[in-house]
Amino acid sequence: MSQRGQSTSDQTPQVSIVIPTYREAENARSLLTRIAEVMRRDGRLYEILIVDDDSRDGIDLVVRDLAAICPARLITRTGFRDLSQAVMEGMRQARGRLILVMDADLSHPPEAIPRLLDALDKPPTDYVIGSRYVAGGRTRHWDGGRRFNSFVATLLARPLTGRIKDPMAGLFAIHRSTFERARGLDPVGYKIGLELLCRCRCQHPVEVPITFKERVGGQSKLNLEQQMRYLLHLDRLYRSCAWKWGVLVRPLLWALLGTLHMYRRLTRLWQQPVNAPQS
Ligand SMILES: Nc1nc2c(ncn2[C@@H]2O[C@H](COP(=O)(O)OP(=O)(O)OP(=O)(O)O)[C@@H](O)[C@H]2O)c(=O)[nH]1
Ligand SMILES: [Mg+2]
Repeated sequence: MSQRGQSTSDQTPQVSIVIPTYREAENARSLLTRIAEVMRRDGRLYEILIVDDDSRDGIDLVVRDLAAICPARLITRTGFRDLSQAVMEGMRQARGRLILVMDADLSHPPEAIPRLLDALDKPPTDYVIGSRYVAGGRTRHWDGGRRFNSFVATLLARPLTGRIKDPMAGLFAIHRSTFERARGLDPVGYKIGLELLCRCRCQHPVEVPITFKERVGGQSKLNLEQQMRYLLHLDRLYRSCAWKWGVLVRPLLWALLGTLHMYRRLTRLWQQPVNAPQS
């Protein structure tokens, strides 16, 4: 017998929660336990799809241990490791009418899930963001550098996203039907939400405030490489979704990309050990 809210394999869930993971076993136990509690109270039938890029860190044991309280399924991808591709795989396999995507590092509060789903269920809403930047939302424990980074990343995407305050959020919800009508999805890197907003031509996005917490356990996978990929991703989106703005913004993107490229080369040179010739 299934618990309240929990779907069994023969019942079609209303909600699919997609969680990409790479070396997050440490956080997954707590996350899944909290989601199970939240969804038990919420009452909607749900499934969880954990899309792991072959971490081999015991995530399979976590999913197995929690099977009695939490309808989670592990999808293991091998080969090219990529967050966006992992999310897309989970969304493709989702059975729910509503799809919610969230990080595994406990940055996104599972307690906000019902509010996001309620918002998505109110027509004409077609995309819901767990937002750090609307009234009531906030980020905890972010240093100045992280805030600046996020500010610049959001600003660069502004012509693509209009009035949306937090288009980069990793916590979002969308109807499966909206996802399925997307044309030319080709994400790479970390900003799958931005890709969906643009390519699914979402017209009625809504932002629900959340408190975003800095990760406590595990390691960040966000690095310079990912930031460079983000610029390339933006370049691609401007070319296909807003080419007029692209005429103005793309040269700036390329200038930034060049600067980051130089910076990476210089820091590599700097870090190389100096082998002084022996006399
Ligand atoms: N499947 C998969 N998941 C990934 C990959 N990279 C990151 N993730 C997951 O995506 C989510 C977001 O990654 P984070 O490393 O937290 O990135 P971030 O939130 O931008 O940065 P921090 O919170 O500072 O670590 C987490 O659940 C990660 O485990 C990947 O290559 N493949
Ligand atoms: Mg994170």
